Parts: sequence; structure tokens; C-alpha cells
Amino acid sequence: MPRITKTSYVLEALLSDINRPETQHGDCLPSERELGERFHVSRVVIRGALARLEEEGLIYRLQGKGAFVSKNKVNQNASRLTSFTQDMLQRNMTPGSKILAKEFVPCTPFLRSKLQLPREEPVFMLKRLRMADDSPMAIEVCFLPEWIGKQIADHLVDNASLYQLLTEKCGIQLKYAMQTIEVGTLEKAERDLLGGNCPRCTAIITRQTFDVDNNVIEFVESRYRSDRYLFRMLLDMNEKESGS
Ligand code: 16G
Repeated sequence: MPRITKTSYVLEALLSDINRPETQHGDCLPSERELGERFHVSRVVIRGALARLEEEGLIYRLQGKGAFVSKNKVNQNASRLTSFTQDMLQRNMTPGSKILAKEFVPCTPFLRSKLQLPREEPVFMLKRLRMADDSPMAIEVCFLPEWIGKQIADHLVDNASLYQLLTEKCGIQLKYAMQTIEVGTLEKAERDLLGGNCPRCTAIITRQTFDVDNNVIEFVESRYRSDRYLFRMLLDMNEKESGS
């Protein structure tokens, strides 16, 4: 059982308040004293939690007026295995996707190792522009084993959820994923897809997702608009490194 500090407990509670659909950009947070009474913790703990929220850009402070919610970025918990569709619905935003390419492509040694394929076989490639409330958020390139591609290719239309199809059409139960996050730059064509005022800097996320039998189901590389996304992780001192 991970040890949760008072600060991270308060932090998670405030984050769930901030993430509520009814919470609006600019809403005022209760005072430090009121928060201390609500959580039965000292002001030092409240200040620590508020400082972290401010560092992450989730609140801003106005001198003499208090702390206010900042909802300019989608704030995603990077420690939970969810789909883009679920993430957006949870924020009361309408998920969308436009298919840019879907086809069977030859397997490269890199993809064969990422998908842990026992033999050389084509892989199914799905490239999508992901949107929230019609605004472009990310470009996702997803690779899946051939057998999965054959079962879902015809059902994959704009706005369809891949994870829903994996469950409904292939009976797959996803269990966990290995994810990496790095900073990169976007090509001109990618910036055009992501919208005119898109920053050059991007968050590149890779995800290798496994099912309950430890089979790799997808390998995905996504490029997110860095001005619209924020990834949040809860770190635990006791957690052991589980490989690279
Ligand atoms: C997320 C996943 C991606 C997955 C997709 C399915 C990350 C970094 N990636 O975007 O791996 O394929 O969700 O979404 O979170 P869907 O079910 O809405 O199509």
C-alpha cells in the first residue's frame, strides 16, 4: 500500500474538485483557513498543496484576492490507463477523431519488438487527429497486430473509440501500459494539422499497452499540443523500478 502524505491527499482532493465539469476557469478556491478546516490539516500542508497546483499551472493567485482555478489545459492523470475518449468525456468535452490513414504496413524490426510479434507479419497502422470540442489536441499513430487490424478495420470510422472496439469486436481486456513522455519539435505539416497557432514544442508520448494475458495489444506514438495538455503523476517513494 503506497504511503500517501497529507499534502498528496489534499492535492488529489483539490484536483478532483478542479476536474469536476462544473468547475470553471476563474472559480475562486476557499481560503487557506477554510481548506485547513475541511481537510483537518495545518496551513503549512495546505500551502504545500497550493504551491504544487500553482507550479503545475492548475491554479493562479492574485495578491490579496486568493487562489483561482486555471482551466486552460487538459490535465491528464498519466498514471491511469484510459482512452482519449474517456479522458475527454470525463472533462465534459466532446471527443473527436479524424482518420488520417489506416492500412496494413510491413513490419520493421522496431515494431516487431514493440508489439512482441513471434514472426514477421504485416501490422495495422492507424493515424488519427484527436480533437476535443472540435479543437485539435494530438496526432496519434497506433500500430496493432495484424489479427486485430483485420477485425476492427471496417469499424474504424471518424470519432470511433479504438478501446471500445478492442473490447467489443476482439474481446480484449486491457490491463496496463508502459508509457514514456519526452519533449520534441513538430514538423510544419504536423503543426498545420494541429492548428495555425500551434507551438513548435510538443510532448511526445509512446504507449505500449498490454492485455490481461500480458500480450502487447498496441504500440502508439502521439504528439500532443504542448499548450493544451498537462500530464500529472503521483510519485511514490516505495515504488520499485520495473524495467526500462
Ligand atoms: C489514448 C492513448 C492511446 C489509445 C487511445 C485510444 C495516450 C498517450 N494514448 O490516446 O494509446 O490508443 O487513447 O483512444 O493516452 P480511443 O479509445 O478514444 O480511440
